[in-house]
Amino acid sequence: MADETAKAQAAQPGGDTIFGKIVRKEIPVNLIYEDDQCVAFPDIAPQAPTHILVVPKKPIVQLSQAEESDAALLGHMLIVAKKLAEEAGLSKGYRIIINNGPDGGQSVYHIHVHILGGRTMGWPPG
Ligand code: TR5
Repeated sequence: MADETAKAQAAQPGGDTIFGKIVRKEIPVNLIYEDDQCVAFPDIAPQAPTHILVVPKKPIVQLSQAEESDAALLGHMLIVAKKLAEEAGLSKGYRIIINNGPDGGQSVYHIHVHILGGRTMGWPPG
């Protein structure tokens, strides 16, 4: 089993996460974007030449726990993602991913959007 898949199988929802600490600036990262609703920073273990995470300040655990009232925030995260993809020069395309739950490959239980680009993506994903 790939390392990331094993991590996702072992990860459990609940409590504070590393992304909560990043959002609160308790752990320094190279913030490449911040507004009142979300932050973005490079993934520590990039799976493509460009791999950025967009993380909301609100600690929604995972997409399956999002509520109707989160619709504007989730839409905002996608608009931020497409702007960051443009700024990263991903004119040939990119992939947006939200992993949800153990089988979805989620290892950090604070919802986040992955932006992956800079190479041709395979389909289906592993
Ligand atoms: O597997 P999911 O979809 O939950 O994605 C979690 C992502 O967080 C993975 O791609 C990890 O590589 C990434 N990650 C984990 C940590 C981390 C990070 N990205 C940036 N900075 C990080 N720090 C400081 N610490 C982590 N544990």
